Amino acid sequence: MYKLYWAPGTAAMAPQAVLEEIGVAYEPIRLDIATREHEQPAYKALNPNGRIPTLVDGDFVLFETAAICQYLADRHPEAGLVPAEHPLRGRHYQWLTYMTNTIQAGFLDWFHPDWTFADPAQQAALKAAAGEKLYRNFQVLDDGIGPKSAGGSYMLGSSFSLCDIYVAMLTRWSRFMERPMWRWVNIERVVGATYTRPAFQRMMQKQGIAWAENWGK
Ligand SMILES: N[C@@H](CCC(=O)N[C@@H](CS)C(=O)NCC(=O)O)C(=O)O
Repeated sequence: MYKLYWAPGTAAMAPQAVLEEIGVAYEPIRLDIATREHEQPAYKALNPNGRIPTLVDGDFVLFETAAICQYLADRHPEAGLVPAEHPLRGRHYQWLTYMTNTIQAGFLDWFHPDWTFADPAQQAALKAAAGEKLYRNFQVLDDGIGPKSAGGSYMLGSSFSLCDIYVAMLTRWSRFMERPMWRWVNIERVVGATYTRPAFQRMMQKQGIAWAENWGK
C-alpha cells in the first residue's frame, strides 16, 4: 500500500488528490509542521530536503510533488490522468514543469523569503519581486489555457488531467495574494471545474482544509 507523508494545505494536496482520483488504497501519514517533524532525522532519511510530501511505495521512496503525481499517474494509466498520446502529452509535460519549477518555486519565495535572506528588508524585496513575477507567470498560464471555445473545461481541453489538480493546489495558495489566481478567467474556469470534483473534495475533507474563502473575489 502507498504511504503518503503529508501536512494540511501543503504540496501534499496534489498527490493526495491524485490518489483519490485513482481510487487506490493508501496510508496517509501526517507530519506535524509545528514541531518541525519534517526536519527530524527519521523523515529526512526518506526526504533529505525535509520537505513535504514524500511517497513510499514498498521499498521505493519518492520526493518532489510533481514527480510523485506523475509516478502515480504512470502506475495507474487506467485513471487517465495524463494524456496517452503526443502532442497532448507533450503539452502536459510543458504545463506540469512550468507549474512546478516556475510557479511553485515562485510561491516558495513569496511565502518564505526568510529561507533565502535573514535581513527583513531583503526579505520584503524578495517577496515583492516574487509576487510581481508570479503575476506575469499567471498571465502566461492563462494565455496558454485560452478561452473555453478553444478546448473545454480543463487545462488540456476536454479531458481532465493531473495538471488540473496541480493548478487547483497553486490557486488555493494564491488566496493570500492581492491578485489571486482566479482573477485570470481561464485559470478560474479550470480550477472551478476541478476543486468541485468529488476526489478533490475528499482530499480537502481528509486534510481538514476548506477551499479559498475569498474564491471569485
Ligand atoms: N520542490 C518540493 C517543495 C516542497 C515544499 O517546499 N513543501 C513545503 C510545504 S508546501 C514544505 O515542506 N514546507 C516545510 C516548512 O514549511 O517548513 C516539492 O515540490 O515537493
